[in-house]
Amino acid sequence: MRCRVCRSRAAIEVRRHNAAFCGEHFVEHIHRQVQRTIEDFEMFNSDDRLLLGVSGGKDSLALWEILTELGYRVDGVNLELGIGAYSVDSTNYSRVFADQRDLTLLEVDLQDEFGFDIPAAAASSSRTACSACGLSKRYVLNSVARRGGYNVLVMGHNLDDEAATLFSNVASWNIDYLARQHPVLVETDAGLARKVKPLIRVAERETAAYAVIRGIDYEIDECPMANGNTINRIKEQLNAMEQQRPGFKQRFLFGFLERGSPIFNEGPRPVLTACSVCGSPTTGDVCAFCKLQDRAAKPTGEGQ
Ligand code: Q46
Ligand code: ZN
Ligand code: ZN
Repeated sequence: MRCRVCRSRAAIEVRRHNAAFCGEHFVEHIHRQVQRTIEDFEMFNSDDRLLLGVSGGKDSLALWEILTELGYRVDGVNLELGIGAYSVDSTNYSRVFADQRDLTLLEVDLQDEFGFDIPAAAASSSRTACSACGLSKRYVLNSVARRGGYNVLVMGHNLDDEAATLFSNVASWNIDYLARQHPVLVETDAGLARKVKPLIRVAERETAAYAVIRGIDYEIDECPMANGNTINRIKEQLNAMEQQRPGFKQRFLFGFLERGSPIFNEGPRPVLTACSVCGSPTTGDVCAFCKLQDRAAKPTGEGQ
């Protein structure tokens, strides 16, 4: 296998593009894919203040490197979830990455700031750990962005993440989620920062390869609370399809974004008001995060 650009020995094959690359040209290829995504979806420009959600995993650290290399100034924010050694290690990888490159990493500890962690949230509510975790990340990252004057919140979801989420939403015909499944969610007057996903053209194995080629150390272990995560099971199935039909995931996701998404976006937007407890935007009286915090931050036995 030879590099498509320089004909030297290839380090990675990208079957859906019918191409192979050496390390150097693979890096260039990934940079081009991300820059193209930013431009095609008009995500942001160099005047915007960007805040990236950083987990210590390959996707967010690779994206931080890519955006920095493309010339964007991006600060990171790490949310300490309280999932034992996994969280401690993840935070450390984020810190080391930021220190080595002289980048700004903001840190929020869920337990210190809100009085609960993800295991407590999962134990005290009917939500799965991943549902409580996703809700907490969305809430805290948006709050940090607004407080810090960042107008764009950047997330490291890759092609595999988005294709699997789309599959899940289609399988359950979750119209509300389908309406919101887009790589750019515009900011609202009610207090939601613009949210963008510049990695959606890059597959999971490619962010891993990028991290290895660039010498980025990241958390390799799986989150111990991911057990039974439906999205992970869907990813396995989609990978099996991708094996047989290279490009399947990209066609599925981008076909939806081009032709399906506008249909689901036609309905009226939900009206957002301020949460009566914290003031964050919500569709009800009290936002879902405050409800979760109310249950999870209490000692066991209370508030059940
Ligand atoms: S960290 Fe959180 Fe993931 Fe762990 S609890 Fe689930 S969502 S699996 S990206
Ligand atoms: Zn090459
Ligand atoms: Zn609230």
